[in-house]
Amino acid sequence: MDPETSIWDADAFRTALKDSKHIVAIAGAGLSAASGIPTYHDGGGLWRTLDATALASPEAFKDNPSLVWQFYHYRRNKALEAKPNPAHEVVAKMSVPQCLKKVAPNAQSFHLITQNIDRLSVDALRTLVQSLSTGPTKPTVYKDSILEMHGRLFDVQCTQCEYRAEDRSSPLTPALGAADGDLRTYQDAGTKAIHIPEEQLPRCPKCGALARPGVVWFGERPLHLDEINSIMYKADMCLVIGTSSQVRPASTYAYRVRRRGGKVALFNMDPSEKDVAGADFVFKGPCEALLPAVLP
Ligand code: BV8
Ligand code: ZN
Repeated sequence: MDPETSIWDADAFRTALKDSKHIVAIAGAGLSAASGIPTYHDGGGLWRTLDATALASPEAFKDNPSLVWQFYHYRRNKALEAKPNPAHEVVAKMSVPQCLKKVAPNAQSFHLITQNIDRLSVDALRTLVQSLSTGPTKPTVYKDSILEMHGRLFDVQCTQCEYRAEDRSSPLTPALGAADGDLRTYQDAGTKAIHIPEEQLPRCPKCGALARPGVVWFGERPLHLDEINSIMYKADMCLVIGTSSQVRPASTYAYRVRRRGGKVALFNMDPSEKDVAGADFVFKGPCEALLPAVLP
């Protein structure tokens, strides 16, 4: 596939979509970039000059829960300020059959498998359903159509018992609020790393043990893998939106669809050659502009 000739394949993509039955979208941080959420590789993916992915591990949390919680406190605040962008809104429509069938009349299922933990796709779908509801009558939504495979930033999970719940309050503890300091941008966020004693970090309301962010760290099992595997056996169209496709197993899904004869459409600001080679349709640019243009 010559990357230059396939940069703008809207008509061919729309024609292929018309024949698609089981559609899946794989999303990454680029989907939320326009909502002000830093991607992992913008500015070198650094937070306090630390590699974001190095902080997203059980080992980092065990070694320094104070630093890791300050990292997630900062990201929670970023996400609390964020609103869904037009790319989230286009993807949300695909979860609603009456909307999806306008572009994919033969569609039987849609799933968004998102690596993002910011919940913006869930918020966008909730807003869409409200806007399409007339009184008590709500539009049909494909069941379990959004799978947040790397967890949820606003979930607080116990390190000991089975407690897990969404908590959008901030700061979660006074000590985390005091750590805010002069947070300005992702790179120079509070360069003064302060130490918060463990007892002043979020605790489980049920058993009192240390709590952790309800996200999947490196080395941990992603969520919904069984559902995702069965989705992969049926999908015949895979949209890959705003992801560097470097993290497994998310990075393997488009290849699995294509290997079975399905089609892949890539929406990325700066697609890698490998991803372009693995796609049937390539849309290079900001997904918040491309998706509304290609799927009005
Ligand atoms: C697992 C939640 C096994 C937390 C995240 C060696 C040692 C240990 C592990 C491994 C190893 N080798 C491989 C592994 C597996 C590992 C892995 O893949 N590591 C990589 C780094 C090599 N994976 C795991 O550990 C996973 N678990 O494998 O468990 C297992 C399996 C089964 C059963 C039992 C056990 C778990 C990985 C989950 C980690 N948690 N997030 C948190 O966020 O804090 S990962 C996190 O980083 C994200 O969720 C995402 O997955 C990844 C970042 O990638 P992207 O989202 O793509 O973001 P990025 O910034 O990289 O790229 C943005 C893209 O958007 C770019 O392409 C850019 O061009 C584009 N873009 C930007 N703006 C726009 C845009 N595009 C369009 N429009 C725009 N406006
Ligand atoms: Zn507990």
